[in-house]
Amino acid sequence: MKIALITGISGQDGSYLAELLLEKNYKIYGIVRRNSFLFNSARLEHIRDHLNLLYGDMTDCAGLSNTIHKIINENSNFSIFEIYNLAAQSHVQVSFEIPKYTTEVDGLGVCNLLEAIRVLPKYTTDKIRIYQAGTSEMYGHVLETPQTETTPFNPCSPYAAAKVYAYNMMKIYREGYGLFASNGILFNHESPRRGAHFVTQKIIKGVLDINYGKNKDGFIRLGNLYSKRDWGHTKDYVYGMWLILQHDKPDDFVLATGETHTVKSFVEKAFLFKGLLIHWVGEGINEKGIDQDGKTRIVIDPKYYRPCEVELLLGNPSKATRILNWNRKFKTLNNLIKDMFSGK
Ligand code: NAP
Ligand code: F7E
Repeated sequence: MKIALITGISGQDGSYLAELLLEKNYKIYGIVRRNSFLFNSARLEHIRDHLNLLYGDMTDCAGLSNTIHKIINENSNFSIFEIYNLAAQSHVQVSFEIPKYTTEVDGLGVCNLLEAIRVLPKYTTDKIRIYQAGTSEMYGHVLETPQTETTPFNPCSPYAAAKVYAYNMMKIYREGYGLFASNGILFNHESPRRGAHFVTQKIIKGVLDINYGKNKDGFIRLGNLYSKRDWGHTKDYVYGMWLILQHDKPDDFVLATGETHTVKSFVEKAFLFKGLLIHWVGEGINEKGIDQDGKTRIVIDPKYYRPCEVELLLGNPSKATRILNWNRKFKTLNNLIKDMFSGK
């Protein structure tokens, strides 16, 4: 019997991963925080009855340890126990406002998890595999393009610094204690379930609101239009996470599309889906996106600028393609945008 624990199960990735593992007949446990689950359970409503949800928090090492013991005791005949650590304060800009908390959850939280596993008997740890949700943000001010598994990290946010610590801890516990501990280095992935404060979802929802006359200003406020991101679809990326843990040995893998686009280009493509052709006037904070009828649709709000910005992300996923046979179903940015508009 295969069992899985997903931390961050109520998030974008957690919900898609849970669906995938249910299709594969896993028994699934998930960690949720009591208060936020009251308000953040929509992504799981359709599968809620098939999940074993337990209260927990990445900052609570005793709680994590108890959770893992409980799962092992409930499933004494398990063959493989896969742990997907997806829980995080995942918003880069927010991490500048709450740096210590972000570090406690995204960085030390991984130490808590690894320690809870390391102290188990060897015959148990031999059946445990751990996936850590690493990120292309770790490349920060990039030192090489495209970025691969060997590109040095150069983080430029508290979020990224915490994730680099977590990445290194996974390697240390793999090498030092022989744990099956693998890092994904995932580039941006989006979906209809993307959180509302990430730029793609903000643009998609903004375009829909304008289209349905629900936005009284008629425009969307954005920050840096010139950063470039390698955006894929979350369904493809959770499949990649699963493949990473099916590999015969623990290792680190980049999952990316190998294409990069500016925020500005995402804006243009999204508006075009609803028949609005955006052109640009002005510069800097006075730059505006205007549609064919002369209506302002995008204005710059410096509140969304970050103290440090990751300017260019472009991943090379050839290791995952070659070794894991990872392939994407969503091949283009337009496919992704279309699916995000579908809202399903
Ligand atoms: P998300 O939608 O923001 O979900 C984050 C999850 O973490 C939520 O379920 C949240 O639960 C949970 N969480 C936050 N703080 C926690 C804490 N202290 N203890 C326990 N759970 C906590 O993020 P996502 O897009 O699904 O990303 C999943 C993971 O992949 C994250 O680790 C993220 O950093 C990483 N990642 C994401 C991307 C991407 O493009 N999406 C790329 C690379 C890496 P609540 O509902 O309780 O808040
Ligand atoms: O920003 C720019 C912003 O917040 C993308 C997380 O999942 O992916 C995500 O991090 C870009 C940045 O994602 C707005 O400055 C402009 O250059 O959607 P985002 P992110 O920071 O790339 C990585 C891989 C993760 O690991 C993270 O967990 O868009 N931008 N205007 C804006 N961004 C936001 N949020 N809001 C704006 O109004």
